[in-house]
Amino acid sequence: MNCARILVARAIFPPTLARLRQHFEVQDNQADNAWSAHELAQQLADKDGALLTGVQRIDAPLLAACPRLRIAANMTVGYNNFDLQAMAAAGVRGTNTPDVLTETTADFGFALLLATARRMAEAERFLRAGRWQDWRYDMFAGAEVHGSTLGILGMGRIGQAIARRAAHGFGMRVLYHNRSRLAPALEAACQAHYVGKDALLAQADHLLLVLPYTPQNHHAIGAPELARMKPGATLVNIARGGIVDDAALAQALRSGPLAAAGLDVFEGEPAVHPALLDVPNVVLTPHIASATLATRRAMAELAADNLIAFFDGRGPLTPVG
Ligand code: 8YV
Repeated sequence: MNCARILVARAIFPPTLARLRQHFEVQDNQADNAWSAHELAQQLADKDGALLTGVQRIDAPLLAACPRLRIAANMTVGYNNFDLQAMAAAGVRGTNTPDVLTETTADFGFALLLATARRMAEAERFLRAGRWQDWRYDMFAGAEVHGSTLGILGMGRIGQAIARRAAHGFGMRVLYHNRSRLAPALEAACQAHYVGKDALLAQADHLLLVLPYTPQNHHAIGAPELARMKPGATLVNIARGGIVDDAALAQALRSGPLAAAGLDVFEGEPAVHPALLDVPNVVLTPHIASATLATRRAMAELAADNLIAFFDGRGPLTPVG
């Protein structure tokens, strides 16, 4: 038993909590209160470590109020809730949960692409509303997925897993754009071709966003980028809110060029831009791309493993920054 004090900021799987209790003095939040930044700082003031769900901001004001804190372990692969500079200055390590969610998240990205292109949510709403009276030749006719061109913006592990599904399973031509180009062997395994961002926008029948959120990526897809997309294209965002300008997107869904969009993440979530709720041609899901029980368990366990390894003196397993 380590004498470190750990805060688990939201409800998590009881077995993971029980495991943490074998190592640490643990304060849980199984009541699942969503604390404000001020409340989080109060709860963390006497803690050495934290297990977070990726939405709690670790920044300079919080760090100033939490002098004992040495590690923040996210139960997410994304870590835009960390101010890495402030954390480095305060000597606080950050960790995330890569790999364990890659395939599950790629499955969801592909499911959202299919649902979007084939208008599944719109069609279901129509049926549930009792409006299905007869058959029509163009009823909910959507866009082709197999054999079409998929553009992937952001080509990390999840982007690559989506590319493999697209190329091998659906015979798609896969284009990608990323900060850095993949090694030739990886490109060959994904059957993906590197192009500039403008070419990606112009050529993709379906554009899938899988890039991390950074201040530089804020509104990476805004009105000018949307205007450059193919008429009838679809856009799928499983990355982070703020990468897409949601107001501009609603406009592009209303008056073109987009045929449809699938969104799992939103600017300012859990709030959703009201204009998006008003357009029929968008599939909306509440940030669930990694949500299978097995994967969420693996994410919680890896976050716990990071805390255990760190306080054992072995160093964090999956550090960021
Ligand atoms: C999380 C995610 O479930 O891992 C990530 O970065 O976006 C999801 O897997 C989500 O962040 C929960 O807040």
